[in-house]
Amino acid sequence: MKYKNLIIETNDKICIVKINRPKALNALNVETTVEIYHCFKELENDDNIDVIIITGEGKSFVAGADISYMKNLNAVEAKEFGLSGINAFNAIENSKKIVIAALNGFALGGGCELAMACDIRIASTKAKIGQPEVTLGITPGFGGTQRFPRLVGVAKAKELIYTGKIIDAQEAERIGLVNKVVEPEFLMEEVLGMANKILENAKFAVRYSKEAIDKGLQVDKTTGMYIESSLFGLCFSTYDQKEGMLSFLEKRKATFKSK
Ligand code: CO8
Repeated sequence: MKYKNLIIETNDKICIVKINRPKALNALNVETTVEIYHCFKELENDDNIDVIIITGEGKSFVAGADISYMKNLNAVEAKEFGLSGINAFNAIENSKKIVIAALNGFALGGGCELAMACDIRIASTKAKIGQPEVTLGITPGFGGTQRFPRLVGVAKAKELIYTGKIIDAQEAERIGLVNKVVEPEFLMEEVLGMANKILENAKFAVRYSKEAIDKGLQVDKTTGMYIESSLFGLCFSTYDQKEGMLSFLEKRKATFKSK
């Protein structure tokens, strides 16, 4: 499928999805949220891709939902727009592929929410992150009130959402919002390095780990443990479990076959 506001690059198991509206600092209008949804649905069925990287074209990751597009929406349209973003970001969060956000610049409002839907966030020292919605007279609307407290804790999420304060990459790392901060020129190298490190491992073990973490976070701990043990058990139906354990005992590097 061809996309107007996304640039897609694929390279041996890795797909880079670039939000491409640099004149508006990659702000998300409904066209873009719908494209993100379709893109992730398409990638979900692409067996050649195991890791997806999301980043932004130019100096911004995503500077939020598009304020010019939003300002005159009526309540029904605003709800629909909100849902289009929620659907897109749920498609990312629920993807069986591992998704890494490369925060190359502003990740504000909907941009921060997009980053939080990803599995891992790596930021350049130029990234500026926050949920400034209350300064515009609205609440976060693409999942921020739900993902932010789950990621950094209720107290910090409330502070940052109530004040609308924008933080730098170092502070984001300190509160656990981003995994790592690197100089801008090393951002993609770092992200690709992490992607390749993940790809070295047994594909289904990584996938089931994601499933166990994410599904487990939505239920009580006992049910989460059941989910984990079921997925742990499922690993034993794979070639890679046998190869992984045999290679350890034979003191050699495993050759995984992603099956
Ligand atoms: N929407 C639309 N256009 C934008 C946005 C945006 N979010 N951000 C930047 N732009 C545009 C600017 O209007 C400007 O356009 P133009 O050149 O035509 O004037 C261009 O991008 C460049 O921006 P600036 O000149 O402002 O660049 P600066 O480097 O001076 O400033 C900032 C960069 C600090 C990022 C500044 O642009 C800014 O504050 N942007 C808005 C950030 C923001 O408030 N984001 C949150 C938006 S609300 C949101 O995300 C809600 C999500 C849930 C929606 C649910 C729907 C129901």
